[in-house]
Amino acid sequence: MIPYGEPGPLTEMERFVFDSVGYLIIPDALSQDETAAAREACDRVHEGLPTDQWRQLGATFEREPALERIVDHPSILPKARALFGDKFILQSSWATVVPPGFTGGGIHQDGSSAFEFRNLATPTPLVQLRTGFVLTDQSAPGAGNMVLLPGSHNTGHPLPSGATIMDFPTAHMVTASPGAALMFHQGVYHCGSGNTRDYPRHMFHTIYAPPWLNHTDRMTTSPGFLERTTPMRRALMGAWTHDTESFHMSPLPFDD
Ligand SMILES: O=C(O)CCC(=O)C(=O)O
Repeated sequence: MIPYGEPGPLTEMERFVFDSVGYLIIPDALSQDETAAAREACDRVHEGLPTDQWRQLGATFEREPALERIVDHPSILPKARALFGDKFILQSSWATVVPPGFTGGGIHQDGSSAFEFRNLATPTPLVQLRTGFVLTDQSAPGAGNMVLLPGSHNTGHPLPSGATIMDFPTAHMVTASPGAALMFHQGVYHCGSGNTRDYPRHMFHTIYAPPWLNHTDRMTTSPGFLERTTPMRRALMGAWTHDTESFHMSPLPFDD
């Protein structure tokens, strides 16, 4: 059972599967050229930093055009629109590197440790629509693959104490080729797994959310970026001012 989807608008089947499983895997969300350019961009943003550390860097789209193109990529944007409507923002983005020798991350839901989204209601509502774009080969285990617990966004039960992700009979280690996208609900328990390859694993994560959620990858969006980018990307940054629009964000400028 693999919840595959296709790039572009959210089909009725994808909506049902996303709601019940909590994620979709979308092969070929990026073209080969887009993937190669994004991979090179990720190499650049991590260049000069320690090579033996797991690390995620925020707001890298401001300085890397290949990553900027991904923040409103047509493979995912229409799906986000179907789930959130016409008013949502790019709440954060992360260029995440997993070094060779990394043994795996801890199982978690995403959101805010200051106020866990699961405290809002059970099932936990969709607050962050997260998409990890696969930039290095993860077509077999051992490549820093993401592992998810399908449907776990629907439970209010705490995790069994001491359990690691592969203790769960339902654990799904995602295998995917470069260019694939893993689109997931923040409430799905997941983690990154170990990297036994001799090269770093790269993913670029985008996080869409309602306009009232604080950014976590940046305090403010760079004014230079806002000036030069497209109207859609500018609007997605949620860069409106309190005195003008407050939370009454204008709809995103979709073509239709
Ligand atoms: O990219 C990864 O390996 C981990 C990402 C993750 O766990 C997250 O986005 O919360």
